[in-house]
Amino acid sequence: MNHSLSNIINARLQGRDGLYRISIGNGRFSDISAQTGFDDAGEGDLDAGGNLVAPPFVEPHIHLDAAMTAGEPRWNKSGTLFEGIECWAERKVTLTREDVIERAERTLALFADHGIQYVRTHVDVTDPRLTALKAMLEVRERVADTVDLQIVAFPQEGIWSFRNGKELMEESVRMGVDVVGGIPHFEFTRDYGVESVRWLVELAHKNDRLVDVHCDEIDDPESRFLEVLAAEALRLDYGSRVTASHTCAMGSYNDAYCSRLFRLLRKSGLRFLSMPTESLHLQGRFDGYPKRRGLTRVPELLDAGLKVAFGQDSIRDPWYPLGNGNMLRTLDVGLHGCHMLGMSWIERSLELITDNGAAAMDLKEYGIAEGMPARCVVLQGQSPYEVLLGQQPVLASVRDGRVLVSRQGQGTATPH
Ligand code: 17E
Ligand code: FE2
Repeated sequence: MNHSLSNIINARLQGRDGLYRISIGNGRFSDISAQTGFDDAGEGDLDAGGNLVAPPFVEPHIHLDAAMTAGEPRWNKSGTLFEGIECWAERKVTLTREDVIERAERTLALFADHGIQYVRTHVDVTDPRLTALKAMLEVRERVADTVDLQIVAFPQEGIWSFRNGKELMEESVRMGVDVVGGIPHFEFTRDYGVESVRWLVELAHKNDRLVDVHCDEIDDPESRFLEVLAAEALRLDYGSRVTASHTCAMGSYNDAYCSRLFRLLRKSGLRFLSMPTESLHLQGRFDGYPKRRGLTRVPELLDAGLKVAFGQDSIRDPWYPLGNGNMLRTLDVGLHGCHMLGMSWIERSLELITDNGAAAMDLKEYGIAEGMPARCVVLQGQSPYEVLLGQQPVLASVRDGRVLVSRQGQGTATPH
């Protein structure tokens, strides 16, 4: 579907009472006005039917190069991050351009159907041929009408610990990645990890790129690369462009250390991404009972005023066999895993898959406000609580005034 809209009517907006008419002109929101009651739809109107209208969902952390390869050439039997990396290394040598493009686009189509219009993908650049990166740079252009795709140069097997790791990262920057990645907890030594973080932040800074590091994705309480990342971000005044992904080890840090760490985190203004389905599955694997959840301190970070978002991380890949593109599923699991089912968290929960993801991606124009690009989703429910209860697919996804997706509802929303 591709029709251009003039208005979205009978829209409910977060944090505001009543119904709204959202007008669109030249692909942007031109006016948002309160209605006195339900309006009838005219030519060019999309009727939200009293449902919540939100900015598009953001998927800030996914590995599209590995998506849809679960079981190839073998299944991850232990369920650890480390066996996943081994399985992937075996699959990686068979990658072709067509293979990567086909799986990435199939996954993005699934995402689009669920109202995701912004995606940040990691792409493994520990490959002397850089096959996946070359393909993903093509995908970024091919899908631009339906999704903003950011590409991270992700050194899956390390920068210091992989042959020509630095050169491959530098080449990826020259080829046009948006974001510089890292994996300090997987480097051979602690020193390698520290040096790699300092080096990669510098690389990003001097080339005007963002940073998103797989940081402390391990239950080891002594994995403390987050402090190095935060200190570098602070030193360069770069915090709003630097993301710490996973930080699972923070779930194992002692509180005395965390209290010192949080002072630095607040000063640095770093962004945080937690991948709850993935970390619940991959972490805690070396524990007996009690068994750790492997999640970072999401409510504590939010309480400290930091931006935290959830991501899916995997869709049917060597690390995680499930996933369906529905961010409401990820949100549901994350709220459970982080003890965030109190109503005050539920009421603000959509920020974890919208605004905070947009902050991590450093999006300049995002949100439902006059003058912004006319991009939004119509959800099934009148409140975040109802949306979360149903976890139904979006009723519509609108991009620059064009309807990308629309479907009939499940009858959860009752106009009144
Ligand atoms: N690679 C990694 O290091 N960690 C992950 N969670 C995935 C890939 C999915
Ligand atoms: Fe990841």
